[in-house]
Amino acid sequence: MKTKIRDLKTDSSLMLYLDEKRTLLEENLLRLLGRPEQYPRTLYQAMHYSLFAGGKRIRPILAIAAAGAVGGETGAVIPVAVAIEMIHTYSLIHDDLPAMDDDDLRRGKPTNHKVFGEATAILAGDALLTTAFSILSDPALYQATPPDRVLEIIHEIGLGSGPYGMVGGQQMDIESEGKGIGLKRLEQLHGKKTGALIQASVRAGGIAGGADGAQLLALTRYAAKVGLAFQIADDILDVEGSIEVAGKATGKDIVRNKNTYPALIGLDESRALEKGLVAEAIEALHEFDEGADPLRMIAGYIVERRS
Ligand code: GRG
Repeated sequence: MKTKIRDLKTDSSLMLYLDEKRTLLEENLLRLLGRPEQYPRTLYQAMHYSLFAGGKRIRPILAIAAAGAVGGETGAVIPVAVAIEMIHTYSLIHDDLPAMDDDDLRRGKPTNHKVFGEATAILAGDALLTTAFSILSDPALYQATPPDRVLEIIHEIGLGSGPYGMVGGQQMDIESEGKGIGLKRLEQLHGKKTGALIQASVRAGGIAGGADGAQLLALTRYAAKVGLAFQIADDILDVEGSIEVAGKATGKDIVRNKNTYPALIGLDESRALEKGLVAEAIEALHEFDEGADPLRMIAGYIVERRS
């Protein structure tokens, strides 16, 4: 396949950006996880295992990029980025449990309950979720963020990850398995299960960065498009991806008769839809200067990723 010079330049600056932010996030994840001697060692190990199992770190990087887009300092968004990755990690640990998706493999490694047992996996997820909120509400982690902004951030992330958002979407997903649902319902389900935490990441990052009302509105529009594109890309990967590249079992959606975009509208239309969403996401940022370039590039990366 031919690669244009312009793409090469964009790709390499995006890869540099992603690498730099991943390193920053991982240093802070490790620091804010605490030390193994501070609480039961097995619990620490189970939390550490899934936090450092090779995730792409898309959500925290989106939060950092959103703060950057509004001219905020990266330091101000660190608690947000760390908390969001902890919440995302808890959701994956619980999603893989026998009572939910019953998966043996995640990111190319045995799932948390396969290594630590079900009880510890449940507790590791619980501990990651609760630690996220103690980090978000720790005054020592904020240098200059006004307290009302911190409260807004906590509220945003609570809404995005709880029954109004991700947990609600997971419940809808479980209830719709094996039943045919229409495109509208699928969009609602994905909007909650996957989109809500992505939207909360972008919005909370923007709030931490000092976004004004108009900027927050534009970031919300961007996040809604990117969130849906992310889920469609995930559905396509389940059809097209290999276990080696995806690091998890693929083809499971079809076996489980899950409601997905390729199942409902076919692969070609799914691809066209995700491309359109990326264009709309980028358009939503038209008022922003080059500080929003990472957000623009991440929109494209989300649908081109291979895992
Ligand atoms: C159990 C409360 C609860 C919620 C689970 C996130 C989720 C809700 C389920 C995961 C199942 C799934 C495949 C969702 C679709 C999109 C998604 C969240 C993919 C995984 O996210 P990535 O690709 O993962 O960002 P990495 O491994 O890169 O961190």
